Amino acid sequence: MERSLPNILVTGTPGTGKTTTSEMIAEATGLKHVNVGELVKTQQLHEGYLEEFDTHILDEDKLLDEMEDMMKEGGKVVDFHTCEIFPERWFDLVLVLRSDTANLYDRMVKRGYNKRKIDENMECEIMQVVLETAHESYAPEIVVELQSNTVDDMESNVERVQMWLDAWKKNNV
Ligand code: DAT
Repeated sequence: MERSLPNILVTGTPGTGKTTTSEMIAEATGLKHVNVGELVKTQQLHEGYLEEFDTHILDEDKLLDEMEDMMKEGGKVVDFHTCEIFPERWFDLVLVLRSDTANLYDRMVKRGYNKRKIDENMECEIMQVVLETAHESYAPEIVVELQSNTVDDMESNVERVQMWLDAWKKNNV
């Protein structure tokens, strides 16, 4: 492995706390947060906007090209709701955040999501779509499911990542 720091993927249904958790991880560890949703918008890595689904149509090839060099470098915390589009080799740890449906529902209402988007995301979380996709896309030993219902959950998740990172550094000197 050529990178001197690991890359972590933080994935999960929208609203499970990926961005907040990734920011906290970056703050605690010095790894760099890569918010893929923002990158897609600011770098125009999409083929337009789908009003009906309130989402951008991702240009996967452009996105992967844009990310390749930064992932090679290592030390990134990548935050995205979809996990199967990335090359498996990019990641040393894949965190799948999970939230109880009541929490998730409240967060999405607060965000002003339309009913269709709320229904879709609720179903996604109930059916464990992201967790199953992560298991299909990455080696079982690197996929970790984490509860993200409370601030305490987030803090203990960040602590876990810190411990994991320390161990990774020891094993990769
Ligand atoms: P995501 O990036 O997965 O869409 P987010 O980090 O933007 O999620 O969080 C959405 C909102 O929910 C935000 O206001 C913070 C809150 N939130 C997320 N996870 C939480 C948790 N474990 N405890 C308390 N609030 C949480």
